[in-house]
Amino acid sequence: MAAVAKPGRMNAFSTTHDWESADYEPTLPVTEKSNPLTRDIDRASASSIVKMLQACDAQMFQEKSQTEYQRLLSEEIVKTLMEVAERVRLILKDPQDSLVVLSGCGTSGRLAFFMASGFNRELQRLNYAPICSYVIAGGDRALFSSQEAPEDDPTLGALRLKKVSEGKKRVLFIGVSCGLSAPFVAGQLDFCLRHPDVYTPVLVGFNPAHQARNEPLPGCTLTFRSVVTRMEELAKTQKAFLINPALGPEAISGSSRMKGGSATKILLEVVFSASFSRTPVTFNGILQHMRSYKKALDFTYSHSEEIAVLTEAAGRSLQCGRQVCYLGWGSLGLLGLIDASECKPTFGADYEDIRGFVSGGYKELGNNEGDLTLMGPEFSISHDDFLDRVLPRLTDDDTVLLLYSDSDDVDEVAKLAHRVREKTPNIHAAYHQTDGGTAAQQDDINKLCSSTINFTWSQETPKRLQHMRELSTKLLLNAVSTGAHILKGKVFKNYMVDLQVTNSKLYRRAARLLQELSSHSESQSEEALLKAIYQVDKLSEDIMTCSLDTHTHTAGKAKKVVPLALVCLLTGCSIKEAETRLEHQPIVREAVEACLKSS
Ligand code: F1P
Repeated sequence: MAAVAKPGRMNAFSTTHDWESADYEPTLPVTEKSNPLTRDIDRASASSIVKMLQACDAQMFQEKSQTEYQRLLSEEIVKTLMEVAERVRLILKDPQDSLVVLSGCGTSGRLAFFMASGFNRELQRLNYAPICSYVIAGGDRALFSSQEAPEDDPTLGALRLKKVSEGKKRVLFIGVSCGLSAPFVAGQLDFCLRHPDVYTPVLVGFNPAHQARNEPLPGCTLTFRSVVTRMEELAKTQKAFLINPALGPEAISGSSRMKGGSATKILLEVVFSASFSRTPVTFNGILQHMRSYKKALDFTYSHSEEIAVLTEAAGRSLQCGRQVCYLGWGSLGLLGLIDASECKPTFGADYEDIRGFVSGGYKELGNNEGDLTLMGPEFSISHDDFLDRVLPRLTDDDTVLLLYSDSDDVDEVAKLAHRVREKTPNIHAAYHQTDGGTAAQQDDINKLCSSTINFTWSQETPKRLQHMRELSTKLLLNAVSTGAHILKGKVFKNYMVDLQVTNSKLYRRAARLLQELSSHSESQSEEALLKAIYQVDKLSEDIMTCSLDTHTHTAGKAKKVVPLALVCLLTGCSIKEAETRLEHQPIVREAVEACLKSS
């Protein structure tokens, strides 16, 4: 059913600036607010879901209104991007003693890796020395598996940064935390501020500075906000840089992998492209480059009906307990891995529900720690792994999506498509090509696939074209995985009701959500959360005195923590009874609705 405006509520498509008003969810930072455009996304059809995501993504490029918020295209942001690009240029002149480090947690860390590798490849192509390194909280295993706990460790962040930049005389550190919230990144920024002779910190995130998280970092008195305040002071003399435009709330509240991830990619690509270019860095050059991403976004969503078909297929697979596999080539394949890895913390998914595989596996990745296959089944990421371990079990209820472009080996794509088609007709393709002709094998692939999205791009410079195709693929995959989980009933209104509670940010988000949905007090909501985490009906003194770290660690071993807590809060039942209820009604959204009706 399409989103329908309810009396007294905001119409889904008419009030795109609502979230900016001062009294809209005033206690929450922008990245945690709920988006008025997607209130009814949980009851929408696949095609309405895609339209809502399109409207949300378009908010990224909205011009500045009469409010306090900086936007992506604001003059101040463009100027800061110019300054940071000049800093990268200085590093390029002295690659021996200098370094750029990109770092973050979760999706932000994965994108740090993705871009550091991409920029180094581009530099080598231009005959420059590679100058970029990455640091991801949790190390390389976090590149495509969910590892939220290390995000809470500021000391570890600083140590990793120190290690990767050992011996360098000049380091430009770019820390990404969409919510201005990750202690790991705050620790790194603080380390830079304490060693200004070597380090210049740049912070990328999507809240205004005063909305940065104000909870003490574990083990010290600093907060993310206090670090940002120090940076703001230094920014006046260009000794630190803040790139923090507001993008509007995420389509699924707090899901910063979506707009947050896309904007991170856009901002850093714009900076690095400007610094790699042999022409001067100009305001208009940067602005135009940013606007070209808006065109890529519009172009992607001009295929929204086809994206909806794919989303529906993926949703059907998840609904019947089967899986969705992304089989990708090159950087598009990596984006598949990144998209899949985020489903676990966001929707309480199993790693097998949505999985990514990339041609060439670890060789294609070129990550710091090399081949991780032996770490467990989650770390099998090559097409060969898919053929060995997944293909034999594939049924008509699974969905397979091929992700590739005309610069990949289309023969190889066709061969793999044939193998998959022998097992299931539920194979789809998203193919990027440039104007002018289609390879013969493409017709072959089209015939094998039950749907194909053919993105035909007009000529651009090859590098820009690649970046646009990547953004387009990211938007497509975010829509498919988010939409499929919505159709499976893993979202209530626009809240992720089955999120994992595996770090302090997610713990606070879960407690807030319970309070919001149950209308109980803050302390009652947190108590219910703890009972669900420890699977007890009464909280012992021991549990009450455990650290937050212990709570989130224990929560990592449990399933459906938030739905359990919510059912208990709404019905007053025991944990055991709540478990039984959820077993009988595994669709979380429906279980929650049933409780809300009877409460
Ligand atoms: C980092 C992050 C997210 C992830 C999850 C936990 O957030 O790992 O990428 O979706 O919500 O947090 P941030 O530091 O970029 O705000």
